[in-house]
Amino acid sequence: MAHDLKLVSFDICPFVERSRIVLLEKQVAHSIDFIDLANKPDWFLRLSPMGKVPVLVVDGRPVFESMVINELLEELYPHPAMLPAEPLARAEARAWVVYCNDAVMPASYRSLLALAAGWTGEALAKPLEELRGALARADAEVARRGGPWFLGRQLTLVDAAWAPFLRRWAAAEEWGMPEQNRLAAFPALQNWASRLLAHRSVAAADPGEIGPRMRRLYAERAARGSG
Ligand SMILES: N[C@@H](CCC(=O)N[C@@H](CS)C(=O)NCC(=O)O)C(=O)O
Repeated sequence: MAHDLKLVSFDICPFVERSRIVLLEKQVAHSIDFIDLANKPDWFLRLSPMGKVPVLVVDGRPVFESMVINELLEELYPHPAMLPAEPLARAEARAWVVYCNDAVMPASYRSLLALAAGWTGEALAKPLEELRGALARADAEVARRGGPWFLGRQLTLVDAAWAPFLRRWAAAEEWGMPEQNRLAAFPALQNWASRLLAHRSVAAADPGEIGPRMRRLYAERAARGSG
């Protein structure tokens, strides 16, 4: 059955990008409604209980949270499959998405904020070190599984969840990032990232000019003290 899908987006949001990747990978027709997060419209606040994007409006019904949206897309559009068939492997997939959400994205956010704002000392070193530890653990996992994608031979929701982080991290390498935090310091992650960022759906979901746009946004946030 055909559904009417509208993705409510902020154009450089990494969480929106996860859902864009899945929609593009599955070649599902959809429209996109961009909003300004600094000035959220009332209609958006009525749809999004936490005031966050993405929201996917499916036949008029709003669904929020990127990974909930992506699992819904997997159920509505099972081809190509983006979760393994076996229950234990599906659980592993979900767990590595949570790892990205809880161990990688918050440390990455704080690191990017510090780098964009030119902070030094503990304010920079602490999030970078936290992220380094999280990436080292993921690097060992990707190496152990042998690629080409995170879980192995199948491109999954895990790849869709990590790709926006990898894109942003690669783009920020020019911002005075120490060598030991660059993707080159994590060979399995680097290999996976270059393959993933070149993959059709992931490349098509690129918001463009992500480095400078992200740097402006983060520097503004740091200046407002809203980190
Ligand atoms: N856990 C959420 C996180 C979404 C999120 O944090 N979105 C940010 C933009 S990238 C947002 O809407 N923030 C609200 C705000 O800035 O007020 C998800 O995975 O969808």
